[in-house]
Amino acid sequence: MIEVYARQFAWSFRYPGPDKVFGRTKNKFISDSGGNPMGVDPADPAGKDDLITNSLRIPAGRDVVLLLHARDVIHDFFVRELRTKQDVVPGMEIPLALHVDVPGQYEIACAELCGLGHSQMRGLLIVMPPDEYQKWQQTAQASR
Ligand SMILES: [Cu+2]
Repeated sequence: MIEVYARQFAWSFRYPGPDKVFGRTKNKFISDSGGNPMGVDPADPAGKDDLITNSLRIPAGRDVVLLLHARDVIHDFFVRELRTKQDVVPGMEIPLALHVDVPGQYEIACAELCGLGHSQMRGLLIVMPPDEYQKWQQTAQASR
């Protein structure tokens, strides 16, 4: 499971780390400049190993579940090549199953008019061969 956080006008992603548990979040801890766009509570041990990224990496050929969150208004997670489009709604956690066989880079676009910067609200989905994905996770985890 990977969390996806949409906000005006950017995407962020969170991996639970080796403990496989997401740390709890609170609005008061949200800090975009401080690298905590989802407000992970520093007091929760489960959040200590959470990995927060600006692009979404997943392994190719595997079932992946994304948990979609919106921080402010309705956004929409859209990857054209995957024919995947799902609204992202404040106050809801919406699961989205993904399975991508072809490694490569795909644009994540926001497909719900969400404000002045809507057209700039783009993210990157990087689908990696599973062994490369594993290596990336270990490296990213070690340097967080
Ligand atoms: Cu948007």
